[in-house]
This record gives sequence, structure tokens and C-alpha cells, in this order.
Amino acid sequence: MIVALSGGVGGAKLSWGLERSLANEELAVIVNTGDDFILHGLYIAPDLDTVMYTLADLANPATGWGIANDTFHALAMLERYGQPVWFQLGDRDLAIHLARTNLLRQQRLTEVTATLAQALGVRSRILPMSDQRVETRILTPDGELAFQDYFVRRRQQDLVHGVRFQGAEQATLSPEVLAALAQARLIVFCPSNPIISIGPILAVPEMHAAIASAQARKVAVSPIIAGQAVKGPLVAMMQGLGLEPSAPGVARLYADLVDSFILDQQDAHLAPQIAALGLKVTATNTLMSDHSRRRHLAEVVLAQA
Ligand code: FO1
Repeated sequence: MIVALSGGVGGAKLSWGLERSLANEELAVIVNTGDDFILHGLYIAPDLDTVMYTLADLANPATGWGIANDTFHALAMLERYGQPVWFQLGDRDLAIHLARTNLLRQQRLTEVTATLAQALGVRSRILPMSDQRVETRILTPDGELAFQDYFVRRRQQDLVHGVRFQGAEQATLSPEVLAALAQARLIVFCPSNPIISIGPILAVPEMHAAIASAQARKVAVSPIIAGQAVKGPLVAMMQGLGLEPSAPGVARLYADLVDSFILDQQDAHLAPQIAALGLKVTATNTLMSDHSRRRHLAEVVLAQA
């Protein structure tokens, strides 16, 4: 068993590479649910959907989230009814939020996700980080914002001086997550945002403890290449939090949990700073701009086991 810890787009792409590189071994992807929220009365889990759509080869290649070639007729009608439309829900995408919201009345999020993933033909196990609600909250000069308010509605323009994960202290691990971590021979920290994507996963106290005590080898991939995040507000966010926005800055956040660290070859000169933390360092091409590069990065990751 290989276990990946993932946020949205970057984690989904590496998970795709891992899944397609594994012959008989199973992949379990533990996914951030700190971004989940209710809109139009629907339970929306963007990172779970991004991982499922990517593994099902349905994802919109332009954005990485949502479904390829989707249309937005329902959203246009919602606008006529005076409903908020800052969160772009496509017509095909809408179905998963309807189904999930309905199924959640009877089942845990882990069970609902398994049903949806199976329906899409996904071969890997997609595991929400917890069945309890954990909500990422962003602290800004304008006060505390709900995650999607900060990320999508306000377009990541606010200065971030803190992040908190409401509910994390009370959240527990599902039996499915515990079993996956116990069986893992390799745990992969995907190149997702360490603050708002991997951060919520590790904020569940049992998760941190279960990863720390797992027998598996543990490897992280840098989401920062040459001082730039591949996607999203990571660099500004790390600066706002007083962290160094670089591969070594990310490695420091994970140093107590991982054995090895993969950074981009453009950052190879920073390897000694990471080796000084006691980690094995590998430099390679980490930008997953096409399918063959996803597989390449996955193979370098799997070689760490
Ligand atoms: N991200 C955006 O920047 N704008 C959107 O309108 C948007 C809609 C959306 C709909 C479904 C879905 O699964 C994801 C969506 N995302 C959108 C992405 C998502 O909210 C964020 O990228 C993640 O929460 C951060 O990982």
C-alpha cells in the first residue's frame, strides 16, 4: 500500500502518476477536507472532487478542478434567482454535490466518497482526512474568513497572518485511514500547499501521531520551484506567516515527519540546507505539466521506498 496526502490540483496530479505507475499495489489518497463548505444547501468538497475527477480522467485540464467541457446553465439560472455565483459550479459537476449531500444523510463522508469514486471508475481508495468537520479559517487584517471566502470569493488578495483549523482538535481518524497508514510502505506528502492543504490533514492530532509512528518511509515533494508556487497563494501566505517561501522553508515544516525530500532540479543548489535537517534529498523535474511528467515524478517518489 502506498499512501498519498493530498490537497487539490497538485496532489491530484501526483496521485494520478502514482496510480498509473503502480502495477498491483494499491494507492490510498488521504485528502484535505478543510476547504469543504455548504453552498446552495449542498455539501461541496473541492479537493475530494479534484482528486476523483483527476483519477477518473474527467478533470478540466485548464483549471485542474471541475469537469472538462462543463457548461454553466444552472449557475446562470441561480444568478437570476439572486443566488451567489462567485463559486463556479458546472452543470456536470453539480451532480456530485447533489448526490453527496443526499448520501451524507445516511452514511459517513468516507463511505459516500467510496460510492462516488467507484461510480466514476476510480481504482484507488480516496479517503477524506476525517469524517468530522474541520474548517480552515484564514486570519486577515479584515478579520477571520471562511476558506472559500478567502480563496475564491476574495481571490486570495488578503494578507494572511494566521490560519486555524476549526474542529481539528476534536476530529478523529476513520478506520479506513488508520488501516491505510498502518499498511503503508511509503507515505507521500504531495506537492500541495503545506499550510492550507497538508496543514489541515496534519492538524488532526491522531493523524500526526499515526504518520509519526507509521512503519512506512515518508517522502515530501516541494510545491515551490525557484521561489514560486506552481499554483495558488503559497508564497505570499508563507511570507505573511513569517516563513521562508522556498523548498527548504517547506522542508522545515515537515522535517519531524519525513525521511526524504524531493525538490526541483532548479533548486538543486538548496539541497545542502535540506540535508542539514537530516533528510535525504533528491532533485528532479517536479513540474507536472503533462502526463509523462506526472509519471516521471511518481517514479522518483516511488524509488524512495
Ligand atoms: N476555484 C476557483 O478559483 N474558482 C471557482 O469558481 C472554483 C469552483 C470550484 C467548483 C468545484 C470544485 O470542486 C472546485 C472549485 N474551485 C474553484 C477550486 C477550489 O475551490 C480550490 O482550488 C480549492 O479549494 C483549493 O484547493
